[in-house]
Amino acid sequence: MAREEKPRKVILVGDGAVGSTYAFSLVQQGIAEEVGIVDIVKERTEGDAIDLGDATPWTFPKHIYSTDYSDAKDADMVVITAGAPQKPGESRLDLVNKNLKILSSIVEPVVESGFDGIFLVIANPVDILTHATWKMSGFPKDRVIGSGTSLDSGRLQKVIGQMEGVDPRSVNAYMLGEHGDTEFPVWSYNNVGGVKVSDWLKAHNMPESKLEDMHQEVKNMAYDIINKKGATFYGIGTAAAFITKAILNDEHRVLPLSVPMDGQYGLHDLHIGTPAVVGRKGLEQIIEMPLTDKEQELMTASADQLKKVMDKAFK
Ligand code: 6V0
Repeated sequence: MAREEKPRKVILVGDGAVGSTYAFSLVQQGIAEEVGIVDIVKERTEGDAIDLGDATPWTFPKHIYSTDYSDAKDADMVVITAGAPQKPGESRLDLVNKNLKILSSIVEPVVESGFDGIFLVIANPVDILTHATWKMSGFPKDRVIGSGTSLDSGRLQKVIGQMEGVDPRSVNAYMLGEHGDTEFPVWSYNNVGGVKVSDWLKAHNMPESKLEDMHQEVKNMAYDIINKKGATFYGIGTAAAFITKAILNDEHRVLPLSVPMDGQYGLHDLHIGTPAVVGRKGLEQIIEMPLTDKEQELMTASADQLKKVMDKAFK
């Protein structure tokens, strides 16, 4: 049976706050007909499978079950949300050693199962773990993708939309670089209806310093949420489901993802957040945004920071 004819199947690895929210989003939106859940805490996956199944009489028919890595064999996607989350005061990069260890215990058995679909990495630090998944799996570059700055760009859309009084979906805005402290907004592009946010501020007699305020607000939003409620999961769970839908439905959609650099922005040998086109085959195109000199400096600095942590972690 051709891949297109069989039920769309996702194996979710990591059934914590992010993973279970992601699974709920898949159920709510009817994305994928089969969802198998894997976690070291087997009982939790069994409980969640029953609980999520209980939602299907009001949503979409779906097969949700607890499973193991061998089941990845004929999956379209393996989505990795397993890993330690940030504790208050911890950065995403602080998680690298713990989560690389967890990652290797996942990628190996998935590959051994004969899986030949697309890896989507969500666990942090997502850019480094995506790069590591690509290396560990031996998969071609177009079949290993990270969520990158999806959540951050969405947060920026929300903040700009609130300021300008428009739906965040009508805001064209990107955060680029590391999903972490060195990410930055592309103010030379970010716009609503073609009007740059900086021009909108001028037209409304608002200070240009608002741009930096929004940058800081977006950058610190995860810290703020973690301080208040211990974890962030609704935003990323929904964003990850959106990415999954774009891939499974072959949408050729442009999303800000963690993708491999091969000369774009003068960068090599790392994954970092930039707009990219995804569809059923995975990564289809990488888009290199035209940046100002200042933005290019920020991109280079973000990549340098990732490289520094990677060089230490991969030794
Ligand atoms: P959580 O609630 O602690 O869940 C983690 C889950 O992973 C738990 O259920 C664990 O049992 C499971 N797990 C741990 N080790 C293994 C293993 N070896 N094999 C299988 N399962 C395992 O964490 P939460 O769900 O809050 O966060 C998960 C990851 O997502 C963290 O690394 C976060 O930092 C990251 N996030 C990524 C975001 C992004 O934008 N990419 C956003 C938010 C969180």
